[in-house]
Amino acid sequence: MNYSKYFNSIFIITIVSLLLSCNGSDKKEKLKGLKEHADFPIGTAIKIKTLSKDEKLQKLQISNFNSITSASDMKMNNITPKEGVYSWGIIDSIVGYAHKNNQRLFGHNLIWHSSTPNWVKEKAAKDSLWLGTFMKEYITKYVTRYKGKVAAWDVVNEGLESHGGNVRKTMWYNALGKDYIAKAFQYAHEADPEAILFYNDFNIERDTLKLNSTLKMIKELQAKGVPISGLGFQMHIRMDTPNEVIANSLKKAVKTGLQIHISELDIIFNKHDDTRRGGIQVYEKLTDEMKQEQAKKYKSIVKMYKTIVPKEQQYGITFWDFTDRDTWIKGFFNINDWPTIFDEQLEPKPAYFGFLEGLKEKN
Ligand code: 9MR
Repeated sequence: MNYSKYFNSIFIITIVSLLLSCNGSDKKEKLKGLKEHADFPIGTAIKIKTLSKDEKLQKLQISNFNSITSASDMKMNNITPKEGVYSWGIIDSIVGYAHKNNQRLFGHNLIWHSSTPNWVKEKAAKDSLWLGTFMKEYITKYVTRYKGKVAAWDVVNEGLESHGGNVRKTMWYNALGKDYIAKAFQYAHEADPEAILFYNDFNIERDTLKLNSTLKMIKELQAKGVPISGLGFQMHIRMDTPNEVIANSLKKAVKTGLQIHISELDIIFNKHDDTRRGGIQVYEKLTDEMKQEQAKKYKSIVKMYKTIVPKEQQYGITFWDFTDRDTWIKGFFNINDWPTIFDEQLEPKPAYFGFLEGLKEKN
């Protein structure tokens, strides 16, 4: 036997397998999703139908996120589309999906003017007392059914006007008075004392009047002993929403002592007036420069969250849809935009890596 030839080939095999294994762990490192780099939950809202028919989307969802919010299936108009009808099927499947993939299930939402079914509105118009009874029944039945399975709820969503500090004059408010908010929290807490209960709204990161009014309302609720435990900043922002303004709003919010959830994050380039079809197309194309700017903005949001919100108040950051293919923005505002961290082909954008850098960087 030619020993030197033998040892040479052993040597070559060892080097090659070492190289291969390094390459393997590199790949593994690259495949590590966002959640692996965060010490708070990273979530996404998604339509369950979209998720269930798209394997690639599922893989991305599972590898990047450890919290899930249903973008529309858990709202009142889908749960009880007709009087006396409760349809739990889809929710049961979301519960199964979250459990199987080790994800926190975030309940969105219990009371929202925009998802109140017509039959409820019609009945309430004739009998406001009935609405009070229905609200209690609905929240109790729903939260009890998913006790221990849904970790947290947006109990009241968007209870204030889009801009400024006024309460939104919804049918809930008109029929039950401002107290409907306190009652909703009370009923949810009675049904599941362990669930974290949020008030959730938009524009509060940039509209000082609205934020102040929200904080005042929270103070009043807390003073009355209402079981509110979290504040959700939807955080549907624009590239020109100033970072300093967002930072200041977060600083004020943490003083409530509540859990702080960035609950619906996305960042658009174009403009809108907050109304359906109210988009204004300023940018027709997404350039490389715009992609880089968006990456920086995503990074700043994570860094602000990590540095301003104390660890024990970090409930997590949730994206509202995570691909530019599926984003709600285009349909709702009737514009083209690129608000999320994955592109139309489901490839990660610079925004994804900006967010990731923000997670990885030491404060
Ligand atoms: O993105 C959601 C869209 O798929 C639904 O059709 C719509 C109505 O239920 O709600 C959208 O989500 C909204 C969320 O519930 C509250 N904040 C604003 C979100 C975007 O409109």
